[in-house]
Amino acid sequence: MAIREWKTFLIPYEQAVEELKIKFRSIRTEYRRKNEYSPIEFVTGRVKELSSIFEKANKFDIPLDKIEYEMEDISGIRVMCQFVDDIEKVVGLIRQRSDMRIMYEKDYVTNVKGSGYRSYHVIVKYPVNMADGTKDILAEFQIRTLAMNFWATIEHSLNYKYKHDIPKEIRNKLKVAADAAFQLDQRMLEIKDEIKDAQKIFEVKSNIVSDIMDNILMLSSLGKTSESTRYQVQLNKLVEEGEVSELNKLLNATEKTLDIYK
Ligand code: 0O2
Ligand code: 0O2
Repeated sequence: MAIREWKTFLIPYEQAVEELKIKFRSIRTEYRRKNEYSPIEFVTGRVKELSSIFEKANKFDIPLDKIEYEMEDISGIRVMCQFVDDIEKVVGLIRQRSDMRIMYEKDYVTNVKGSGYRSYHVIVKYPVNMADGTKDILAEFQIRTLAMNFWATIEHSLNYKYKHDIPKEIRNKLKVAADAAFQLDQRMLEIKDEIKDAQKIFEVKSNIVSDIMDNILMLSSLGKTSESTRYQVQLNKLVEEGEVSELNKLLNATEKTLDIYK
């Protein structure tokens, strides 16, 4: 196949990555809108470079005409989580979807790879609607914590630098770092409830503050300058240290004033 044809071959894979990024980022948005904790922290995605596709095909003796059936990570989606136990929730989200079918799963969270690599992989079949019909492609989800991602990103770039032949001494250090990342995930899990509570309070407060700001702006645009200035001063006082109840009181006050003038 000429390079141009290979680029055409990649079109559905590119489309799949774009669609899947949007779909999984939307899940995060949905949780946040509902003021609920999201097991998804952020999502990235990429289409494998042609050079990497050829390199991998060569390494695993995959004939070029079998790549689409045998290479599962041409479309790759990475879902990052804050805590280890979010990973299974994300896997659960994938399992219940009707727009893709799971082919198989690889649990490198429990079965840590020799390198120290940890992540949960889910390989799915995903239909892409193209100009001339539907094409089923394979896509790989890698679900991992922020600590796992930190480690894998560094290790990946070292692999790149040393062309997959990392000196033993550095490999050993990477193993130690992998253990540290594992420990970090364990410790964070132990204080998860505290962290989640703090994040939740932050979310709730910032929503109230934004509602108060809207009301102050509305008063100001109605020409009620003295009221809007007064509320702005009160808000400034509360923004840093105010309790949820105090912010709610202020919100109610701005609403009452607005009701008078609307
Ligand atoms: P926001 O508002 O920054 O969260 P594209 O969809 O094409 O725009 P692309 O090219 O896939 O995005 O970008 P990339 O580099 O893969 O990053 C995808 C998203 O992940 C971006 O957010 C980054 O901000 C976010 N991201 C990358 N690394 C981290 C990280 O370490 N921590 C956090 N919290 N987010 C990270 P968005 O979706 O562009 O929007
Ligand atoms: P990319 O695009 O460079 O990330 P393998 O036997 O590991 O070569 P296999 O059997 O196809 O690959 O599947 P596996 O083991 O599930 O690995 C698939 C992908 O997982 C890899 O893609 C990596 O992204 C990631 N991965 C697996 N092991 C490691 C590891 O030790 N370190 C890091 N950083 N990532 C790993 P590719 O092919 O490397 O492509």
